[in-house]
Amino acid sequence: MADAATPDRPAEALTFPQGFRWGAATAAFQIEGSTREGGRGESIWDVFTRTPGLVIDGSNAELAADSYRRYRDDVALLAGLDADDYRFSISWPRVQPGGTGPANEAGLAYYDRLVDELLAAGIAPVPTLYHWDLPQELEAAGGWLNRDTAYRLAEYAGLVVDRLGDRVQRWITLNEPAMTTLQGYALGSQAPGHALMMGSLPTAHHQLLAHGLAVAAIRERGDAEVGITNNHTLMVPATDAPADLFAAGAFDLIYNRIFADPVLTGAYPDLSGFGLEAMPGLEDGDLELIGAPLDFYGINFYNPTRVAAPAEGSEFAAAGLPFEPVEFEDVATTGFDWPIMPETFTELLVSFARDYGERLPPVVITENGASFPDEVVEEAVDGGVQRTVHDERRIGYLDEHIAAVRRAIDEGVDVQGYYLWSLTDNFEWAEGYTQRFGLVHVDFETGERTPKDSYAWYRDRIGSSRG
Ligand code: IFM
Repeated sequence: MADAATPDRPAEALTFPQGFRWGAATAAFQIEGSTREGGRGESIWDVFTRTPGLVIDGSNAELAADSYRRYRDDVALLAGLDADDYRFSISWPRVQPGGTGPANEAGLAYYDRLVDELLAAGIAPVPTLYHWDLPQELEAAGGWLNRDTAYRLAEYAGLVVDRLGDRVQRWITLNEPAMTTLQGYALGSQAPGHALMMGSLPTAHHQLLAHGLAVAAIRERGDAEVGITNNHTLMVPATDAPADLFAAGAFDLIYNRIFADPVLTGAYPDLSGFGLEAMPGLEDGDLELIGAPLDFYGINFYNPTRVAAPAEGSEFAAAGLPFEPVEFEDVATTGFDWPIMPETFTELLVSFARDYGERLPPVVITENGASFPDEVVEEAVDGGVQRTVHDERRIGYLDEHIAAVRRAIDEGVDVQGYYLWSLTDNFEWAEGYTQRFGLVHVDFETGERTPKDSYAWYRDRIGSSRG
């Protein structure tokens, strides 16, 4: 593992192929705030955050990073990085407050302004159409358990593309459908908070169908590039024992392959090990839509997962699941206690190129980053006082993970871009404001922004990568 770079010891120059795109990523609910402005409707996350005990610090996203009002500041920060792309998400309930019907003009107008501001700064907008903020009215009608939600998403996608498609060249349909299924519907640890375990599986299919229908809606409207963002983790068996190897394979299926295979190969993996003959909810014609060719495949990667056969009496065993994630031993971790193992990032990317071969379009890393407990310090500089954050550990994580991407490229994986999560600190879902991922510190009382050392480091990394 490479030594971590620090501000005093800049990262070694590491050039990337010409045309490689650098950027940063955010999501509407996590940064925008102003949840009652401009006719925005309610999403499942507004309801979740209001429910006592579900968000760890009892917070909500009414201010978040205040980006609805400060989007110009965010664009200026991106310009200061010399970023090529900005991956942000469009809030469905701003555009269609109840998830159906005509577009809300004030909602679209906000994204118009953001897109124009980005283009004026020379930054390409890369919107994600759906990053978890399902309109609550659709949840009341069954949410992602209801097949109709997929058709509603495609209709909403059409409204957005009709408005922004003259200026947006690259779209992402969905963000991390696996998390919606596993955390939102299987475990209930995220919105909408259902604990259905295997009963959550139809939500995976309905989201992927929504992806396929949205791809078709985008293609009907022009020649923009389109892709999906899936989050993937490398499964590491706890031991070589057959039971652990089987467990790692089973978790790989549920977490990675159910979401990657149909998109990349037009077929679901064999689910007979889970007692299923077919994916619940699958209908004729769905796989053609879901497997339609993409211009790029977005991968979010944060850490690997160590997997064992479920311990007797564990909640996994009780739920009848054939796997259980367990901790790595003696590995440094992020603020979230996620293991820092950059070599597994290379391994994951290489495994995708190997397993999917020519079916894998160019890869874009649509998220990668780390949370740490940052602290703002005030320092005397040139007779004045400067606020800053010395986040060496984040720099170390980023340095090693960007180098891991470079190694994957050397090993033949066609990776064409890297978007860092995240531009600013933000609302980290059920963890509230306890996990800071930003290059820029945000005071969650006032919205004030303070670039961290990692901001200058990433700017330099982008510059030196261009050779
Ligand atoms: O903040 C999230 C993001 O919304 C989706 N991917 C993982 C990030 C960090 O947990």
